[in-house]
Amino acid sequence: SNKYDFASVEPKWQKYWEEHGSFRASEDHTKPKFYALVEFPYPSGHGMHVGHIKAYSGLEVVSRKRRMQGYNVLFPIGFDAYGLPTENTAIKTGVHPRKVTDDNIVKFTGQLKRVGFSFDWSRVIDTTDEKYYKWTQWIFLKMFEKGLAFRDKTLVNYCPSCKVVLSNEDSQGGKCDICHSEIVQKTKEVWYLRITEYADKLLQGLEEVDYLPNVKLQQQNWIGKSTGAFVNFAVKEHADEKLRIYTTRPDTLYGVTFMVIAPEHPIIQKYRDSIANIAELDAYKTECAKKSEFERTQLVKDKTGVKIDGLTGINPVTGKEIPIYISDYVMMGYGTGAIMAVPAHDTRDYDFAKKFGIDIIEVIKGGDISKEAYTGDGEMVNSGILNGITNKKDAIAKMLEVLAEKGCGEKGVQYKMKDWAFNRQRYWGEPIPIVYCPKCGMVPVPYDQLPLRLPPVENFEPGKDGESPLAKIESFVNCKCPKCGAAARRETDTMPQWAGSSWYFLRYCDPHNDKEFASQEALKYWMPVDWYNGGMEHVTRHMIYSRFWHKFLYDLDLVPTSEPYAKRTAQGLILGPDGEKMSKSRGNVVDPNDVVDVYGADVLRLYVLFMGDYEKAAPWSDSSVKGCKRFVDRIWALQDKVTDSDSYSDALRSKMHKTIKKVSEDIESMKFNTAIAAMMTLLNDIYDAGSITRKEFRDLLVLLYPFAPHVSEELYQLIGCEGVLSEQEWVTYDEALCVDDMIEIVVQINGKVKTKMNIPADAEKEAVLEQAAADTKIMEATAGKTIIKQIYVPKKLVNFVVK
Ligand code: ANZ
Ligand code: ZN
Repeated sequence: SNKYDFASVEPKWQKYWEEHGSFRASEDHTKPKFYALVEFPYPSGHGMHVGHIKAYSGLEVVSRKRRMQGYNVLFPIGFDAYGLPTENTAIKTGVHPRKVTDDNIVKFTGQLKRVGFSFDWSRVIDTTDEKYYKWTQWIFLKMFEKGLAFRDKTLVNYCPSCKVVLSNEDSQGGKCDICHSEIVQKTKEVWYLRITEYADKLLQGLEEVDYLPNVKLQQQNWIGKSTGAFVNFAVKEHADEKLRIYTTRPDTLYGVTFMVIAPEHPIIQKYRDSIANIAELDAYKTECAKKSEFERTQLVKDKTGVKIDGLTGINPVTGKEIPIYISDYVMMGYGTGAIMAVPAHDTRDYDFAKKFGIDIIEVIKGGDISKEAYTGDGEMVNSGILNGITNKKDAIAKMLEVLAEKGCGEKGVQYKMKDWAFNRQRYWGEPIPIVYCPKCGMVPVPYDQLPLRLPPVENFEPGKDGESPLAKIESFVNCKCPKCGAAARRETDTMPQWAGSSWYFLRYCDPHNDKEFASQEALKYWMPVDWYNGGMEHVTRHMIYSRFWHKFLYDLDLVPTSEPYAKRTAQGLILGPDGEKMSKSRGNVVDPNDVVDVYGADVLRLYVLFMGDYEKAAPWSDSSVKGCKRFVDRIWALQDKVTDSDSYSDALRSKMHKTIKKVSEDIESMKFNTAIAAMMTLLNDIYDAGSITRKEFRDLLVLLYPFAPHVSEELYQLIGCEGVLSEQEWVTYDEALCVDDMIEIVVQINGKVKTKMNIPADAEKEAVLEQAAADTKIMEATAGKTIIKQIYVPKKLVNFVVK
């Protein structure tokens, strides 16, 4: 046969699909629906990465299969286009971010289309389009109305290099998520979204969704629910004062020998005039400000701190006076910013007490507190009424009763997650639609005046000291108060990068609606997303944020489901051929365009799914790409082996059905590599048999179609099948033909027959030996003995030599 010319076949079918609207989701709501979502790309100047191709290829296969199974499939794509990389490129090159974004979107679109993804291109979203961000602002104002968007002046994470305030999610590990610089703490008044109000709902909701276990776990840890108690300690020098602490271990109250408060704790400022060593405390606080919260929470053995000379705590159950220290291991942003320290049973407190020579009182038996803190369970001692209790739960309950009686403490819950610092001091983002009026205070821009447009200016460089570039644009800043008409000023911070992606999955349901963010009708039909696939790096950022926005809208009765995503999976990274993460600086990045140029899109698509387990990281291998190319060429050459007769061997027929079953099932569990391997094996068997019937070749093309749609469509026509492949139904299999032929073999021990067993005729040696060893008779006969040799005579016998 002729050589396969992918360079003409692939564009031909892409054109056909586009012209026929083959992948448009229909608004016929009587059909069963399937909503497949992939994380929309950030259109950076680097263009697409092979990682994007792998990320999208998984649900691409599932979507193509679902259409063949009769579903109305929504598989949309768009661009998450606000953010710093574009703005930084714009500053460097002098090209406006609008133009940079538009150019990059054109580039990405071309690349995605070349790979032949079956996206519904009529629903594309661009988060920087004013028709889109109008609704991002609208949702923000709803949050403002409900008190969930607010301003606060506290310590923020600040990136000195990007000159922006970052949320906790954007500064994980103490590093800027954008440029990887070290984060510093800074006191600044900024916008927040009260995501903590949804902490419990975000946690509870995980019980009703089908997420990868690791995705669930990471979210649970990020939310970090902790149950304990708040306890008020009296302060000896100030009769009216109460120093409130948070503890998970109120049962250890008798073991408290000191207290620690965060260096930023306001009680210090309140009594600074009566604190003798205030200068020393101030100096220590200044030192702490240089550390990131991440550094402060690291378990360093060598603790630092300063004793407050002028404030003394009183233990509410023992009445004993205890010293109060400041130390950087206590964080102002968690609990109350103050702790009761129990050195005998808390490692951080133990290290601190050793260093500062403070008493260590054992209250739980079981360890050796002369060596280290004992954090396990045991009998309570030195604890008054708690003495003798051996169960932590009981001891905590008893202590909570005592605290309640004394009126100095109660049960409490804390979350690790903090409110979302929702702001950027940069140009390329959604303007926050709030006006500051000297008379009325903060006033929202009226809904009917949205979108509040980002002014198209020439100069968008960030100001000194982290001031937003919008602040310099008089025509933007100066405005009239929407309420009273007085001269007022606009908010000049913009929204952070994650705003637009917090609700994009809703917009896809009804992307051209200019009356609502999406109609209720469309939302009721399409939501929830049936299957969402994306990267693990988004699990504690975008995934949490978008679930929060969705739940907020659910509480306003604006979306029909309490969770946005019914199912969430994640793909593994593609590493360079050197096994390292692909990066510009290492020079090991593979450009998908180069692969398509040389091998075609089908080979690229097959390869990214064949390279290993979908959810695991795997290195790029050129020889493996060539293997996929060979596979496509051999499929192509199969057209010469098609016979018109219906005669084929029963063995091949059974293999065909087994392959249909395997590919059908493997796609559902994202085992794309084994699905492709099964098709490769079948192809070998067909070549061994010498010919294939038209019907069977057709079925094979259906199986191959989701992975390599171009060559499959072309061959489908070439062998004379009716219509186009993309409009056919998924293939079914006969379960009876998938059953393996069984044969009987004997199992011996030291050459003597012990039992007989049935095995599949084509079973591998390993499997047979395993099955034999697990047989009850064999297990009994080998108990306490060692198998020194295992012999398998194919299809006849297994012999274990034992001693
Ligand atoms: C006394 C105690 C005794 C504690 C003991 C632990 C063990 P999670 O589980 O993370 O909620 N803590 C409270 N607020 C803190 C803050 N702002 N910065 C640093 N540490 C703080 O842990 C809560 C425990 O961490 C609290 O319980 C408190 O120490 C400390 F044997 O109180 B514990
Ligand atoms: Zn940065």
